[in-house]
Amino acid sequence: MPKVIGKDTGATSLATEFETELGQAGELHQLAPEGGDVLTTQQGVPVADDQNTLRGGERGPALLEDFHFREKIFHFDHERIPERVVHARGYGVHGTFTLNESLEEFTRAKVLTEAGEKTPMFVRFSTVIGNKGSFDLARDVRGFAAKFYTKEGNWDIVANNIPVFFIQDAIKFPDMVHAAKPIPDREFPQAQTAHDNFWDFITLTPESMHMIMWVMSDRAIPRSFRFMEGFGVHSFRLINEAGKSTYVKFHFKPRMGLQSVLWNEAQKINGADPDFHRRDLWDAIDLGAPPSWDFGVQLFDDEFADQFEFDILDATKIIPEEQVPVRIIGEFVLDGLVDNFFAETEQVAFCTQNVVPGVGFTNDPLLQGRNFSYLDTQLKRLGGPNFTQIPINQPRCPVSNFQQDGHMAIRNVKGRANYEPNSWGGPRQSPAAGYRHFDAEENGRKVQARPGSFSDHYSQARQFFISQTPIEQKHIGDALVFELSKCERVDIRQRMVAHLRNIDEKLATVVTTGLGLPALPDPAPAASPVMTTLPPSDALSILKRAPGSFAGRKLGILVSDGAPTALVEALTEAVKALPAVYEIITPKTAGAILDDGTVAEGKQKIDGGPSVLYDAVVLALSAEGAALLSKDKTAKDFVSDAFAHCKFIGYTPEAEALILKAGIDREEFDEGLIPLSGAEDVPAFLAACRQLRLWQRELTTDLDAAAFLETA
Ligand code: HDE
Repeated sequence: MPKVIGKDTGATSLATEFETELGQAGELHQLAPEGGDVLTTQQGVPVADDQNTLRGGERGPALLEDFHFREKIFHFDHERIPERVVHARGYGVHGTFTLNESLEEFTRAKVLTEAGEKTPMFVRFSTVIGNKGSFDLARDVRGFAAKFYTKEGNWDIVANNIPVFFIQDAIKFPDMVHAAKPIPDREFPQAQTAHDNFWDFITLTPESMHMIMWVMSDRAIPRSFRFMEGFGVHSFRLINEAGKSTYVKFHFKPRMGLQSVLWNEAQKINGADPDFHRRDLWDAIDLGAPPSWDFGVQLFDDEFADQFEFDILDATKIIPEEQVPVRIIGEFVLDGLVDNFFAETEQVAFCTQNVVPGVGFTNDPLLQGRNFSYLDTQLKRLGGPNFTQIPINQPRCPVSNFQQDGHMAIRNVKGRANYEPNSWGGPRQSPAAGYRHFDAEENGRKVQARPGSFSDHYSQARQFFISQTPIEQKHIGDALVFELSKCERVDIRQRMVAHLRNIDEKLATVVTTGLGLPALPDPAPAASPVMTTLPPSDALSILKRAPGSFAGRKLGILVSDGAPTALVEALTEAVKALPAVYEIITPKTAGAILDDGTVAEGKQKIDGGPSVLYDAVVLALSAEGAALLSKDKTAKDFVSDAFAHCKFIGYTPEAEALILKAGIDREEFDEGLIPLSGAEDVPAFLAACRQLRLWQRELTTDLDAAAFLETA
């Protein structure tokens, strides 16, 4: 029996331990009733024949009397519910929030004051624009909706991975979403903003400019849900026992750091694995390496709000972390897969108005509109007012009230009292324990107007841009050129450049050149003068805060027959120790036979395992293997894509032949191409991989880089 490498792809020892935990968590979410061995109808009647309908004679007509057949088809016909208008494509997982530091001074919410307390949660990640079956690597905002099942009721932070939004007033949401979705007369493009309607709306809506900078940045093409930040976006309130309010912005910070992919890579991932993000999350949890986030708050008061350059009610603005640091008060781990996707991920109903005593709203006009929209949308999607009784939406604390009946009423009033006050008993309001709205003083004329304090649309867009590293700035330029190049109307392209002139002249010039526009258009008129004094904020850049670690990442090892066992073994062991994961890719499905007869089991055949699926790659090839693969276009793409996407590439000396055949000249060999003569070279290779990408390579491999550098 030959030795086999490749069965344990990393972190499996943790898996056993984790499965036990999952088993316990799973019981909590047990949704299907215990079934017996005999197939039954929904009424529980045993079924004798599930293969043939009841017919009048073997070759005769079907009979209506066949109630099992009719029930089965009827149920099937009604399996679909409306997908979400936005955020249709999503992926949900269970987890636990642990509070480490009490915020008692600021709030009476138990979930934020009882240090050490663990609160179960459910998080649903999503893209916004695409339909339920769209691909994961769309350029898009990611939803990061979190439901906390607290002792005082469900608390939802319906967050995104970008801290600002396109619009300032909820009344514009339908327009914004219509413009972004597929064009109504042709129903394409799917899950993409690269079309005239979107950019028409955007360029006519200057308040969207800050958000556009984020969406054109690498934040909108994350490598994994695990490597994303989450933001509650709006200013909320924390309200303490004495009724005092403190403003708060919520932050989720990934423990494994931020990471994104390149746009060219994203497009290829969508073809190779449209489920890339959900598979990544599933695999991480399944392998026992669940992702975790720090939970942080930015706290500030009226005094800060009054002197801050922008209006804290304006959801198109951030409060830079340098001005109000994020205070980390807890953490959450997402370690539980759902038992059933539909029952949990599809039926979960997030509502911004789900808050607990001690958490309150501000007058942010976007938040106020959302507080209406989410409840309303659940009625349509889930079909009635009792969606709170679906297990995934049920609070994990007592629920007592006199609400009754409606479609699918499961929890009903017991006894005769279904009103209050009554003389029979039952739950009563509690001024002490109950939710108290913040005692804000409001007065004013009824108006339909945007406050002047909302009128600066460019200063923070500019601040975001100048906070990026040159390579990140280049990506923003590339993205704008790509998206606008798909617009057919030149006036729309020009209008966008006119806005860019208020943000950054270099960016405006690069985009003008990239689009081949004859000249720079005049800057768009700005409602407020652009503040050029806002300093760069490092917190806004992904690369300035690179994690410096390969932990949690994935190495792709292309292995041919005759490759050195010692090297492959050293690699797989070192990767597992990080801990990270690897996949072996082989020319044939069965795997490869290494130099001492060991079998390297392939997870992927080369055609199904392109390098875009990995964070770094190794070419572990024998001379024969390299010669064979040099004839294969897919193998050459594997190498040339890894190179173009700035990945670290380890290679046996024999594999150099394939690298050259892939079109990489010797003069182009850089420090990211690392020869691996034997096991002893593995530590240095994996140490280099901690950088994740060799970004300076992009400046030599991308035509657009020249234009960018010239302008820079
Ligand atoms: Fe949403 N949004 N939204 N949104 N949103 C929905 O609710 C809406 C906004 C966000 O995984 C819908 O259950 C309005 C900002 C997430 O189930 C709907 C406005 C932010 C999710 C809705 C906004 C978000 C939604 C569709 C403008 C970031 C997915 C289905 C005022 C803070 C939740 C549903 C999930 C979903 C309305 C703007 C995040 C239609 C009217 C800003 C993460 O109710």
